[in-house]
Parts: sequence; structure tokens; C-alpha cells
Amino acid sequence: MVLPKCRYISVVFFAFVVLLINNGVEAFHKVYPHLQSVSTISVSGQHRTAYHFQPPKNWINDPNGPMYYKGIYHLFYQYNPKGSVWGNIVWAHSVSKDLINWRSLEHALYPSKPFDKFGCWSGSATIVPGKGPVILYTGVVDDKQTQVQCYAIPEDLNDPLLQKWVKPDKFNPILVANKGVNGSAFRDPTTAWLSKDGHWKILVGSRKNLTGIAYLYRSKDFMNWVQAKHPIHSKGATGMWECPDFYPVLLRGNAGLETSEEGNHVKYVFKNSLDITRFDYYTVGTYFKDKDRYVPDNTSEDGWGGLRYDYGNFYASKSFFDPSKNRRILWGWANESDTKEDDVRKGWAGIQAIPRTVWLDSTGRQLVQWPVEELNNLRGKEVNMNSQKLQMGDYVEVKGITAAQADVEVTFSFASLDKAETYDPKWVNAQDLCALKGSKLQGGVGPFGLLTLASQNFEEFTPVFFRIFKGPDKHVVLLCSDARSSSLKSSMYKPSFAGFVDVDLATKRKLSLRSLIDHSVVESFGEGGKTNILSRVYPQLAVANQAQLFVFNNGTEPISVENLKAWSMNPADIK
Ligand code: DQQ
Repeated sequence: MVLPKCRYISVVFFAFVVLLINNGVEAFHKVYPHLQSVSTISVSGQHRTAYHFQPPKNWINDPNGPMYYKGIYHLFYQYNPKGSVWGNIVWAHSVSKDLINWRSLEHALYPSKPFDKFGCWSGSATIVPGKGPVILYTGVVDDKQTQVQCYAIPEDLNDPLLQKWVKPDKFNPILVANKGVNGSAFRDPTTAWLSKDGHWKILVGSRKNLTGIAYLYRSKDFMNWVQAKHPIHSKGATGMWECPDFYPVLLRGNAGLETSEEGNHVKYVFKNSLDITRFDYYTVGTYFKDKDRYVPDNTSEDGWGGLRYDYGNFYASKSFFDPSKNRRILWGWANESDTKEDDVRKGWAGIQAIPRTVWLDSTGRQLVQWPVEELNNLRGKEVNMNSQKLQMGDYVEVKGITAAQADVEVTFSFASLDKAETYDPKWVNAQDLCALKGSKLQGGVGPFGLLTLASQNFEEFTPVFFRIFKGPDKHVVLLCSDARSSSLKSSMYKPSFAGFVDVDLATKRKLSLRSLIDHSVVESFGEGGKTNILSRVYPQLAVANQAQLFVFNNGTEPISVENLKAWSMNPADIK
């Protein structure tokens, strides 16, 4: 879809304003020099998560270099060891046998060399046959934030925990910005893939003015890298492309593929994290290997209006292939939505979303994501609801579980779509539409869904719900995760996050929803993981055993809760 002219102009204008506010320096993370090293004295537990990954204290952001090595999952992440706002960035390192329970190790990378003196920023891991894991990361060399790409290798390949990492002087930094490449917007190398022509290839995110760019580099020995004549992909008016990710997916089936796999059974996914919007966008397309160019399919809009991994708070994500279960797994960072002052008071900021298995939908138009199956091992007490009718205005409580720390799977059905409201083609922005038509506004088919983290008298609640419209050719399905009433506290970001769901209701009159509720996060998967939304929320009343969970319907068409299963979740063991 091409952006209408007025929208294009406003996008460019907005992008300029953003860049100007940042004095032309990249927007990446807001810098609060006075708070960067304010050490954490105490950690507030009220909104800490029980089963989403977070370290005991301080700031975290992007997941880095996830991999599976000798029976162990490794997660590295951007971390401020000195405080709970962004700054003093190192690669923290945690290990796990099941992606859910984690043990932290010493920091893997921290500024120690001239080429990373001002920060060890994001990057990826590649398991190089015959060599073992190699980390590629961005080193910041000066206070002007000049960026170069560096590598690190394990000190002991026999240690499955990979506890010590070294940054050899030979070949480091492996990449500096060539003439014509913006050296302060040159970062986040991808996992490498090995082409049939014997070259390793990686991408590095960048921008030239407002054009987002992913440069491609080739190497025969993984150490000497040469920039390809043209980028693998670029797009005007999208700004800096942070944390690009590029990987093959099976055309049919949900198994994952190793990053170097190629052939006719494969499509490609190209993801970038748009610094201007702070959302992760992807396209599905074709990789022309002889030319080293990626072209999105015409069913995948490229840019601001395109597909997102998640229509909520989910950024700087990174995927990896897990050979032990033949799947591709996606990690993403969920930032806080409260204020910096709150974060300093809390003594922590940032969580990782639950790792998600990712594969290509049978339509070929989009990805599907689902929480890794290991999460189910935390499920405790279970309650069920079957064939529960919901008339307009009905709220039925799901009792008997810990509603602030739960996993809920539900299928809703409806007999007819006749009452669906008419869709106005002007409603292209799902989040605005969700704000316009909240969970309490009576509809035709919907709003219906889950009311999570609700306080006793509904002073606070976070609804996750569907609303169905009659479009010109087919029905339009909206999924909302609306944080506007999530907290009585006013000074924070409470967005009405929403996305459209690509589903054909002509053949089935059902929609499914799964929500992972974990104190300050509601992470939802619509229609089996086609449209996903993570919201960060900070209830003041709907906390611990004061929180309640409901199913509800505010549409005139009766809704049936065909089947609901909800579990109290046990805490993960994260040390
Ligand atoms: N975070 C890192 C950068 C990356 C950004 C710095 C994305 O490498 O571009 O902490 O959140």
C-alpha cells in the first residue's frame, strides 16, 4: 500500500521534528545524565514481574545475541549496572535450560577497549562451524557516539555456559563506517548467514538523512568484511533502522530454519526497529541472492503502515534458530510506560517479553507467534468456563486463580455478523480506532473479550477485546489492549494499543485470545498469534490478590465463551 500524500508529508514532517529535537543525533535512547549512575538503593516489588524475564535491579533494554549452545540457552541484554535509566551500557548475560528459568553470569561484554570505550551496544551471535560462537556487536568509540562493529569470542569453547568472552585485538574493530556511511548511525549487526558462494554475510542498520538503510557486508573468513555495492534494502522517510533482523522461514509449516538455509521452500523476513516510532516492523519477501537484494512481497507494506511483530510495547527484537527443537524464537524488549522518576524510585526498568516461537502463516502474508511451550510448565491451578453466554453488558468473573499472575486462553463465538458496525475506510490507524471506540462503548459484534487487572469497583482495568466491523469486501477485526483505565495514577503513558487481525470470518464465527498477565504486563496473542499486543500497566488497586479477571461483552450480538482455560502462574526462577 502506498502512503497517501498527506500522510507521507506528515510522516516526513514528524520525522524531521524528531530529528531536530535530538539535535540531529540519533533518537535511540533518551539520555538522563543526572540519573544514569544514581545507584539503586532499594527495589520496589509491587509491579515486578513473576515470570517475564527481568534482572534483580536496574535498567535493561534490547535482547542481544540469543543462541543455543551445548544444551544451554544464552540471553545477553543491554544493561546499566549503575542505575535504572539508560546509560553505562554493558552486555549482561543469563543462561537457561528451558528459556523460562534463568541464572545470571558475569557481564559478557563491557567497555574495556578503545573501540568500545563508550559502550557495548546491540548485536548478535553466530555459531560458526569449526570456530564456535562469535558475537558481533556495536562498539561506541567516542562521546560523539561514533559507532564501529566489533567481535568477541568465548575464552573456553568447552564451557557450555560461555562465561568469559574475549575481544581479540587482531581484526577488531572488524568494521568502521566507509565514506558515505553515517558513522553515528551505524549499528546492531545481525546474525551472519553463509551463502552457497562461500561468503558470510551480515547486515548493519543505518540511515542516510531520513532514509532507513540496512548495509550488507561479505566475508570469506568472518574477520575481513567488505561492504556490498548497494544495501540489501532501504526505504525513504523511515529514519534510522535499529536492530535489523533477516531470516528464512518455511513456506509451509511451523518449523524454524537455520539462518543460512536457502531453497525454493523458503521465504524471507526482514525486520527493522524504527527509531522514530520505537516499534518493530517486518515484511515478508524474496531474497535475490545473486544480487544480494531483498524485495518485500506486494502483500507486505514496507514502512510505517506495515506489519508489526507486536502492536504494543515491544522493540529491538532479535530472533535465533533453536536446533534442539527445530524452531525460530523471537525475543523482544518491553520498556516501562511509567515516568523516569518512577523508574528511579522502583530501582528497575524494562523486561523481556516471553520468548515466542515464530513461523509463516499459511496465507504467506504474515508471521504467527506463540509463547514457547516451556512456559506451560509454570501453569498451576486451572479453572474452566464452557458455553458461557454473554449478553450485552455482561461481565462474568473468572474466579479461583491468581488474576494478577495468570495465563488465560479463550475462544469466543457468535452466531451472526449482521449487527457488525459499518467500517469507515478512514479508520486506518488501529490505535486511534481503539481510542475512539473503547471497551465500554456499545457496539454490534463486540466489544467482547477479557477484562484484566480489574479492581473491585472497576476503578482500574485493562481490557483486551475484539470489535468486528462490516467492511466493503470483508469483515474488519480489531484487537485492542487498552491501557487508558489501567491505573488511577495519571502521570504515565497509557496508550490504547491495537492492531487489525487478518482473519476470514466468512467461514468461521470464532475468535481466540490468549493473555499472559504478570502484574505490570498484559501480553496478548489474538487469533492464535496473528496479532499480538503487549501493554505495560501499573495498577494501584488491582494488585496481587485484589486483582480480578472477567470475560465481557458490550455488543448487541450475544457472544458465547465456548471454552476458557485460565491458570495461576507459578513464578519463574530468575536469579
Ligand atoms: N539500543 C542499543 C543500540 C540500538 C538501540 C543501545 C535500540 O545498539 O540501536 O543500547 O534500542
